[in-house]
Amino acid sequence: MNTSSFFFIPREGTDYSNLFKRVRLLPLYSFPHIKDFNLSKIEHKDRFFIHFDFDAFFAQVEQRDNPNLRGKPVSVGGTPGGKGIVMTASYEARALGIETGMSVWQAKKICPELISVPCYGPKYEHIMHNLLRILLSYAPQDCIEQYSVDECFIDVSTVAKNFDEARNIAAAIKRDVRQAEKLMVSAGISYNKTFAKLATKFKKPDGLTVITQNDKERLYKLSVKKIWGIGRRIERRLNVMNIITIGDLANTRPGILKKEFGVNGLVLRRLARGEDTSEIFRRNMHEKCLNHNHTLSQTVYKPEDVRKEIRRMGEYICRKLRTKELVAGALFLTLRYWDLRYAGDDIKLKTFTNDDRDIYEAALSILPRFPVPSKERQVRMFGIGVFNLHTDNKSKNLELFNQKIVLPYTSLDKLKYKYGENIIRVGIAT
Ligand code: DCP
Ligand code: CA
Ligand code: CA
Repeated sequence: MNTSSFFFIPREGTDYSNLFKRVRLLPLYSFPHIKDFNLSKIEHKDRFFIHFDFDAFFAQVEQRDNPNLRGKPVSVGGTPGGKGIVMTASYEARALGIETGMSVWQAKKICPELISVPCYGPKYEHIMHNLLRILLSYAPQDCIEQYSVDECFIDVSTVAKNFDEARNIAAAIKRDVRQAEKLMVSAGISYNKTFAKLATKFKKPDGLTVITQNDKERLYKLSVKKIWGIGRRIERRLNVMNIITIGDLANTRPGILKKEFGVNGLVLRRLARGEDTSEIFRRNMHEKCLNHNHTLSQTVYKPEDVRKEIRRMGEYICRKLRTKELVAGALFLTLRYWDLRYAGDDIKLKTFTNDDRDIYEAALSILPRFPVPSKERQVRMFGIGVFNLHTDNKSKNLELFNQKIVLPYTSLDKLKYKYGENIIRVGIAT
């Protein structure tokens, strides 16, 4: 199998995102595990999770693909002219003070020799896809989870008997990635996902760190913010309660945390104690999914503008569904704010549908779960995806029984294909 993406040229219609679906994006102020956390279990026993995270991902890739960039301070994101935001920086640039989230303009002021290159999403997605393919030769498909653009988990509990064996697997995967992709990826191994993710950060780049049940003392000295899901806000609230380290959090009485954070407080405490019982987020890699992302040329924040964008995205995705004669059972919505933060979540649809109005309504109902867009927190990118797809069995007559108006969508779609998106739209009260 040739997994190299060295000379990867994306072709129109090559939709890699259809494989390895549903990247779970970390909502800004919530806990990634809460959905599948089992409060009645105490701790994973004899489990081995490996977490992978590419080092300076976009920058490493660009340096790989362009020898002129190697060994130099490079930032990815924005335009060569100096507009836009630094999405990531090469280690050389980091050493000179360049950080993710800075404007390219600001970064160039700090470091005039900085080379800013544009980001190219499909290339990075393809690399991640190849890593997931490599993982498939080490564990079954349902033991693998893509977590973000450059992170994934693999549960090797069925193939490794102890931490040494898990470590060997991680080292072999790292070797494969280096060989196939000429890229460095850091790995963390532990008996639960939270600690595996934390382990990855211990040594970067090209690290491989193991955290076992015996390492708790070492972990307990670290700041609470190292725990997956604890952002600046929660850290501040914990600090006010005099909870500074992971150990402090682990040893705080549950009642105190519950009072402050509700059930999330209990989850947090359990995570700190190494009692994260969440499992690999299982999703059939070949499950169908359609998605569409759009980065705006101008950020928005007013409720009506946000709604307008969501509606536009929804219409687009519904059109895709109808062309393929599919209906969707679930939907996810992602926003990216101008500080490059993401928020994302999903919802089960009331019925299988490809109706613009249903999708719009469902997407709007997710919105309140996200940080509210405001003048200070404007939205830069919208993404909508649908999954749990089935063939549309043309149950239009049933729809009539439900007193629902069936719109001549297919004819409308044909007009749109011919004359453009804005030629005609279905009236929805916004
Ligand atoms: N990224 C982004 N927006 C952010 C943060 C990152 O678009 N707010 C992109 C650029 C990164 C990639 O996602 O290359 C992965 O993000 P990481 O946070 O893992 O950062 P890096 O991989 O760049 O660096 P590290 O070596 O610290 O993991
Ligand atoms: Ca990374
Ligand atoms: Ca990452």
